[in-house]
Amino acid sequence: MGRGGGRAWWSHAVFYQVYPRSFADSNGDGVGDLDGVVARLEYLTLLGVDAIWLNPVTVSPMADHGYDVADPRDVDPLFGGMAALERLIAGAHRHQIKITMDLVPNHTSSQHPWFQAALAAKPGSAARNRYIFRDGRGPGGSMPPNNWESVFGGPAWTRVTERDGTPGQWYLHLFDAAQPDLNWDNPEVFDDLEKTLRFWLERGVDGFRIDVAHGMAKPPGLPDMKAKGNRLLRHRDDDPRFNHAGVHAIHRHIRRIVDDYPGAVTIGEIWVDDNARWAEYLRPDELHLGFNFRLAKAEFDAHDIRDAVDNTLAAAAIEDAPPTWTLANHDVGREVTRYGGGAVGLQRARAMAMVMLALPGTAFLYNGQELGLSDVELPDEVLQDPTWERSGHTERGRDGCRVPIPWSGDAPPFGFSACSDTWLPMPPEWAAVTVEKQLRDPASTLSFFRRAVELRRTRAEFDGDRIDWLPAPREALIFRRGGGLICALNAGDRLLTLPDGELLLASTDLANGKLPPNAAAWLV
Ligand code: TEU
Repeated sequence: MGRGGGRAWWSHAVFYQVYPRSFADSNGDGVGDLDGVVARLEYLTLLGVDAIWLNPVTVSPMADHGYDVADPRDVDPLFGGMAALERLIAGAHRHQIKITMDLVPNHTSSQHPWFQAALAAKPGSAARNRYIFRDGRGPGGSMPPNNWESVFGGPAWTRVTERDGTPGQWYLHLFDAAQPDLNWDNPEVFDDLEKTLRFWLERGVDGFRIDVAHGMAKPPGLPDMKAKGNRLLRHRDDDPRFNHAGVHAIHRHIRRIVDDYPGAVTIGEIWVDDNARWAEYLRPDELHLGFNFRLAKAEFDAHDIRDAVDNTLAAAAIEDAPPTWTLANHDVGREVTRYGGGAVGLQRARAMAMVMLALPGTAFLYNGQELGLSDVELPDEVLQDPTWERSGHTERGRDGCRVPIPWSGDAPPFGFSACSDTWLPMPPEWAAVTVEKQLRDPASTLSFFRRAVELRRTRAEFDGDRIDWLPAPREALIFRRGGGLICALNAGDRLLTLPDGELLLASTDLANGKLPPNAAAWLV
């Protein structure tokens, strides 16, 4: 297949994830917003990305920064309201950038009118039946209905007070207590999601990232989970809270709606390890794309990385879906830190960006990745992720990778906002890595990303759906993309002799023609 010819745009795109609170603040309240994104579209054009994935901007009390949705068909005033989103859709399209939104079907906010009605209604009522209410166990129903834990820590059940003032039923929330799980056995729930899908698609949105796409359906009887060995913010494949077979009917439903809008894409957040189970979500009548998090979980180790690449490709191949690649997002943290931090962490992150962008399929960049940002160590008193409270202050949560982007100037808030009191504090050291400084410096990480994305988008050597591994020393990886690109990664501590070919790009200067440790090179 030729470049772009006949293939869906999303099958080989570079997506850029905008965490709206942290991207750019247009109104000086210290929180990023949609007009901030509009003002920076030129920047995204310079970076060369094809599409934006916007974390939730719908109406929300922000208990989980937008993943607690109180009105799925309106934009929160904090982000500029509906008019600002319309400006962003139009502006992005003028820049030939697609725009995809986050869709949160597993749960709503506890402030959603449905949940408020459920609280006011009686046990067994239609209003309660939109959520998962159960009587408690034990004397007086004083114990939760089962032993499920919230992903953020603590029990996944909260007890309500009935209208007569007595302790009442419990409701399920796999995440925060302010995020009650919807009852997907109730057809009303899908009917409402259909409205939401059509609402945004009619307004020109190019698709959705589907939150907890492996959630929604719950196993009958809500059997206990194996609580032992459970870790916060992650789960295994045998966990009854997720990946119940009933979820696939929901995805088929979603697909039927989305198919009415040619070109629109669905991208599921699928935390399922087993390749065969993961691939079920990519059947031709389900999701278009699925996040595969293996690369984000791999150590900077040649064996681990190769294993992650092979499994990601194998999983996608089961249903002939495009593979997807992620090194960082607003949940898993920044890869510079994961790879050891400091100068070495950054070198490795640049090298891995080249691996990711050399692979077939779709790549996701997380805002700030192109600047080489690392996670920020924040003081206790500014932490906002519900995980911090719910874990009894044992798990710091995800705020460290959500700090606002440094745009310009020599001191916080670095052009992010007119207000110095940004929603999370920005480290003064970021003076050295602002967009302004990096745009001017041809050796910067930003200039490196721009070049890498440009090569990926313009060179025919990046064609081809397959890769072949070439012989390499144990601590290195070398693969050839169908179109002829060769990508070499040195994850060891000795210089690597590169295969013959013309050097297109290297993540660091070569040493006498050899690739230094913690570096990657592209050759043709
Ligand atoms: O994350 C879902 C989810 O399962 C994550 O908690 C995941 O297990 C963990 O972060 C892996 O490190 C999504 C959103 O991406 C997250 O930001 C929300 O908090 C969550 O859903 C609830 O909506």
